Amino acid sequence: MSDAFVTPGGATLSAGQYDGMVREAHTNPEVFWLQQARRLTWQTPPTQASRSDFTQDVRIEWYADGFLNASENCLDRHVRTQPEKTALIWEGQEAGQREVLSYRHLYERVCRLANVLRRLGVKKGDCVAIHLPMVAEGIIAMLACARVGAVHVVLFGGFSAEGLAERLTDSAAVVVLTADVARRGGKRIPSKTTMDEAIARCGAASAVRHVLVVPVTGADVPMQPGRDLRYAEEVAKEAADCPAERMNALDPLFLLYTSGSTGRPKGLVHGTGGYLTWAAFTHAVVFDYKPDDIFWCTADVSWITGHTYVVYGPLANGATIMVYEGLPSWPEPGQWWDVIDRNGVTVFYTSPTVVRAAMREDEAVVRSRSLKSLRILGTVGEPISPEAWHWFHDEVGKGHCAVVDTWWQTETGGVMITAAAGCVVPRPGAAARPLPGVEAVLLDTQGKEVTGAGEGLLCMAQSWPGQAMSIWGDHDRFRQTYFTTCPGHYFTGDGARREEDGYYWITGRVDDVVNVSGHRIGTAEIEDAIATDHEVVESAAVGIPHDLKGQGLVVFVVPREQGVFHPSAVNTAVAAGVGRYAVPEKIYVVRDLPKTRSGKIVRRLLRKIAAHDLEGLGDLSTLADPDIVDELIATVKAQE
Ligand code: 6R9
Repeated sequence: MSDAFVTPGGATLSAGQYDGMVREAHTNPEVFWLQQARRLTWQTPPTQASRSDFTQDVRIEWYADGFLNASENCLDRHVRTQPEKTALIWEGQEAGQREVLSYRHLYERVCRLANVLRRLGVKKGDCVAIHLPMVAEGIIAMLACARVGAVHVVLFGGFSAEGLAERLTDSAAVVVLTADVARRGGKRIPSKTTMDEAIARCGAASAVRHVLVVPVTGADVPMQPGRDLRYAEEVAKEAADCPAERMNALDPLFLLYTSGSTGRPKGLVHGTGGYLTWAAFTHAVVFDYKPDDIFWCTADVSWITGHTYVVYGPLANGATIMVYEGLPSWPEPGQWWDVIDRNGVTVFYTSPTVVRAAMREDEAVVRSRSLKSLRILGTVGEPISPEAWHWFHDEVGKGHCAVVDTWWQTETGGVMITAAAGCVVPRPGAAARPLPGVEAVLLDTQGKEVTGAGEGLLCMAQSWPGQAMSIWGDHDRFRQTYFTTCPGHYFTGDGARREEDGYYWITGRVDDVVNVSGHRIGTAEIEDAIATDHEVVESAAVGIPHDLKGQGLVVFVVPREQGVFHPSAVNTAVAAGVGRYAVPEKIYVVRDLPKTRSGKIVRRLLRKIAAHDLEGLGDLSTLADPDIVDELIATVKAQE
């Protein structure tokens, strides 16, 4: 793999230097992490790195006596040294829509919005919800929140009104930024009216005082007098300077909702100092950052990947970021390759789903593009098969780019396990090695550490600066979710295999989370949504292997009355309760679910039956009703 290891022009860090960092971070973490914190500009530099503790109540605290502002780190310090450097290149999905913002321009736009937020009464510590597609204003809004000390909560455009309402209520957001209408290829998404419905659903629980409407398509949308304001009019009233709030390193920078084993989504809290240090450190080290890079992370900003590698990592490092609103294949295949060629993108960070979809297109699509500006390719969100890895390397990288698979999570803030470009030799299909300071361990189900080669639950023995600090408003749930399965360790929810020489292979979630095209979906959320249909007695959602999406979602439903029930009701309930993106692949209407005598659904059986994997179903005699298994197999077969 040496050709996928050495990047054109050579890497900034040598493999030897990188190994030195791994050793230093392991033996002398306090010194190492105080040194790494100097990547940032602090109002008051910290004198202590970590005082985190995974036992008892669990405490995640990095740089506790330091003060800084994240937007100053992403803007002001670059405006001082390189005001005319391009910070952001934006392209819209309609031909010719393009905007180039220098660091000075971006600074001014952020300051104007920050002044609007202050005028609307947003105070340090208040939550502000951002519900925008991939337009520059989404990034501007995040940085404007950071500037005034507000905690941003970016909400996915695919959530239903109910999904939005749940998160607005939980976060108690006081201001919301939404689009008039968002575009997704030929589809139009009614962002403003969905948000109106969400706020109405919150009822008395809503803390929303104002809605700022960003014109994306310019469509006419209903405006509620007093509450709703036009973004363009409001920012035009404000000055292009705005003093940044002084923030403690432990003050929350943002909440981001993600799915877990229980129905209620968790608002993970990321602090300012540790998170930003991790974002800057990992962006520089994993992607071998060079100042003339054009860095394109294709993730939506509503995903943690968008937070860390569209916004905070690259901008903290003074990089030029590419932001593209459109889909890879609309109106025709090859759009993203054209974005790379038009803009000279050097680092392209995307998902295995995108790679798999591109592999299925006519090879002339990728071969007719130059793509010669690229030097590093990355993937995230799900495992990449060796086949897809090689295709990415050979066809997109034309055989001369480093390829980095990156394993990490919303909870980890940034990349944790990877073959850092130019420093670690990749192995196609493997997540590779933990970054400096990442003390990964494998534990068996008894909590005993697996040493050497082996397989187990992937855990972290020590905190790292990017670690989430808590779950918003529920620290005990944070402790229970992540620190009780393997006491004294952070439990990731993933299983992994380790080779003799320390390379990790991720084997997938060991909990009830399904990963559909990199979307993390909790099966309990789906089941809760289906339960709102009174015709349904019970349901179970499980993940099955899917060629294109990695995993697909299928649902087994037990209706109150067989024969009368219409499966489309399930889709309606899921679309309304969660969002259209979570609508299942297949619905099996069944008489009952396989349960133990104590009434626990045996999901392992459902997963195997749904995947047509009927080998080794195991001992069925422990089931309350063993006959149900043959019925389920017949139902699945009938719908093949
Ligand atoms: C960044 C992000 C986290 C879960 C994680 C794991 C899966 C992510 C992966 C990967 C295999 C990779 N995952 N990256 N699995 N190889 N390179 O994806 O965050 O949305 O919180 O999802 O995604 O199962 O636990 P998030």
